[in-house]
Amino acid sequence: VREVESLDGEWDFVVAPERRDRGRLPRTYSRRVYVPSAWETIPGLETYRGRGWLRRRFHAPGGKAMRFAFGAVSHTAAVYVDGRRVACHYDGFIPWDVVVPGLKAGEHELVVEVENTFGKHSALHTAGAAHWSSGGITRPVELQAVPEVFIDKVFATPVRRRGGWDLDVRVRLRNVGRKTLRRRVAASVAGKRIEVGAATLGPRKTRELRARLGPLRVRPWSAESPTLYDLTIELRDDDAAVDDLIDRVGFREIKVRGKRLLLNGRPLRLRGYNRHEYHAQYGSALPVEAMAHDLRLLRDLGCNFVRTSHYPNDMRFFDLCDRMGFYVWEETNSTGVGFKHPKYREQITACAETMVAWHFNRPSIVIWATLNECDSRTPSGRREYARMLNLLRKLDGSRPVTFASNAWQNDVCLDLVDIVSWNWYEAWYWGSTASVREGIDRLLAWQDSARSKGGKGKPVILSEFGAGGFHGFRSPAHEKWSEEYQSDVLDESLRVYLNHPRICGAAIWQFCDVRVTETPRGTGPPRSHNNKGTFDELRRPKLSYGAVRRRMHEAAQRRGA
Ligand code: ADA
Repeated sequence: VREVESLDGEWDFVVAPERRDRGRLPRTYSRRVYVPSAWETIPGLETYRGRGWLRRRFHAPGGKAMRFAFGAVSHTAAVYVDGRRVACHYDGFIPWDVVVPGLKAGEHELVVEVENTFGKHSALHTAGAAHWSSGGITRPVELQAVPEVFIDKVFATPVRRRGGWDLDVRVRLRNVGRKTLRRRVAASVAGKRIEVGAATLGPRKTRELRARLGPLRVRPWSAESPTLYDLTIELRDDDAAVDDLIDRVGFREIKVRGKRLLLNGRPLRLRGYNRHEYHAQYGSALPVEAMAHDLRLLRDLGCNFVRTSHYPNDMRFFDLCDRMGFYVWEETNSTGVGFKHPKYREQITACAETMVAWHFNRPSIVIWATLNECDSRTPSGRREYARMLNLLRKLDGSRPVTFASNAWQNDVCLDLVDIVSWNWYEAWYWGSTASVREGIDRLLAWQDSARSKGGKGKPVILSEFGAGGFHGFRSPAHEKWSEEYQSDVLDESLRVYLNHPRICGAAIWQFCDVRVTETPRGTGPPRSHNNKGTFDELRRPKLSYGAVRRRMHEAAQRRGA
């Protein structure tokens, strides 16, 4: 029912140093760029940190509100329609929308002002985050014509019962008009249709309606058998359908039982990678074909698991994971962030709320996480971990929550999580391939003792381990940074971790080499890249591909998956 148009394609573009006018918005633009894209991929702007403006025209049908849905703008944005500021937004890794009512039928101008600088306005995108923070409209943009009351979101939770499935649905309606209106909602999935209920909404009000659909005759979703169903939500004014929302859902249940993770009641073992949304050719704005290619590589490697380090990913990536069958750990945009930054609390809270709200229905996502390698060592850090983990639980009680820790025996937050996750670089920052087994056994023995204060008996994921290796640096002596040494480390790590009775998930750091943030006087890693990828930034495989592939497939066969 809803009219939807893609605003992807060519937009006018200018960056601050190229502007010759002084007004709030540019009068002239210097070039055309493709949206979505990251401006670092434009010759001359490879290292540009500053402001840019993107402009295009759009058509409004009149009589409807216009909803602009941005997949992501990196990382600070202001939106102008016909020269009037209608929204501003922070965080380059989350989707967001702005609804503009009352536009007359005809052509209008849309300008998006974008900024990717660091400082007091930016708590999550920081120089310390290591990965490069792009500039630009980096994910797709959609224009939707919506009625005054429209379906803002639907939250669907599969419920596993003895011998069957139900689906809990929560429908959020939003009134952007000036009148009080009454609307009815119906939902259907897998051949079953129900009336969800009716709601009266005053101007600028939001309301939620809930219902349970079931019993449903459906096949469960798993990575091995990723069956999806269309859930259709329909909004009615008397007998006329005035809006609708169709989403794919999958029926699966993820639970923690003692030391294990259970998917649909059966033990789950996760084998895969940390993956940055990054490619040398596209920066952080990967086209869907490149995402599908990454997943095909992961499939060939025998993986069933991706951690979206260190931020929420593009919605199309989750769609692909849903359909191809991958388990996903998704986390908020927060690696090594400082809790004292003036904007920290507001920005991380918005990130968590948005991530869960927009990605709630993706069956592939089985874990929510937050605060990679932050302060989980001190009482004040612990308060923040507690707040964020409880927030995730409140937003969605159906998925386990965790964070990736590098505090190990000094961690004071293990009682707060459902899964204990370790970033553990034995054989790289310390130790050798000979100490991989002994090193992890020591850490896990501590975790299972009373001394870990709450980590005892909880499922364990090795959320990061790995080694640097330069593509093309081959060394018969297996020196550090050679493809040979990287391959040795991954081979031994996977041999130990994938067979370890106490470990239910392992994610290699990392899928591909990624560009890191510029550092003063070149103090960063060689090539300004994190070089621990099994692929380089162009997806050229390194020697470790063979070892990883063999270990992952062996493990998959042992588990019959
Ligand atoms: C950390 C961090 C990663 C990466 C890694 C490394 O654990 O979470 O983002 O920087 O270290 O390569 O050392």
